[in-house]
Amino acid sequence: MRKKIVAGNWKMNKTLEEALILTSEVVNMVRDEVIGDVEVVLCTPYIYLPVLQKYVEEVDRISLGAQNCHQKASGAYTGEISAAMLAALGTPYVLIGHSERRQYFGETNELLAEKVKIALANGLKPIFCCGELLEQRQNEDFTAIVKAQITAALFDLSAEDFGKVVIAYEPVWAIGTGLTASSQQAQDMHAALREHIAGQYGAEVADDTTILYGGSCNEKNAAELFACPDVDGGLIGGASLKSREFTNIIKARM
Ligand code: 3PY
Repeated sequence: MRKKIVAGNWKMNKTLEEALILTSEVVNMVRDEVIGDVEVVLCTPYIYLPVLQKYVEEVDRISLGAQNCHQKASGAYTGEISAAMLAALGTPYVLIGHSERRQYFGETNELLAEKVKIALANGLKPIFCCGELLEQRQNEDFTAIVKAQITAALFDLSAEDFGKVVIAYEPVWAIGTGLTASSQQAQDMHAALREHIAGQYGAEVADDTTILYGGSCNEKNAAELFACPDVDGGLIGGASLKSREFTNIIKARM
């Protein structure tokens, strides 16, 4: 049975004080309200991870994630954070290949393959992001483009390692734009990706792979998106910065 996950991607937002308030509000709501078997992940800026750890430990269903890690084990890479450092903090998840990393930091599928491998080697669970640009959706075989991202970054993993990866489909045209894929568009892509995974690893692995939808998912559209049979949860941007709205999205996944 694949996991249902709702992950918040805070991006470069919140001061420490605001981060503490947001986290304690989410922890309290998740503890006091019924969220079923949904796993909640807060992907916060690196510097808050050690501080927030003790807050999330209060509730079983919440854990932390980083938003990136470096592809090398250690060394002279000023300003970077390694997978081993995250693992040593006890951070279970790491986002890899968010479209903003691809767009602003030039991250390629080849580089992301290295990041996924080092994350796994350190016992982290990668949330691998993929998705097409607006021009690609309008003019190209966009499904093939997203499948190719997965092939290039993930398909030389063993089936066992692949089984530890969560996929997040985030159409780039829906990120931070207020545009959301319709539930049919999301379902079509998720089903195509699951079929693609089945072609490489078999139906059982594909069926067990958690595939999240991301891209302007909010409390108004979450229930409809999560009702799609191949949408297992969400990677939530702006709406994860508001505790009430984020918790409502978690509840929509139940
Ligand atoms: C968004 O919803 O804007 C995201 O980028 C989530 O990662």
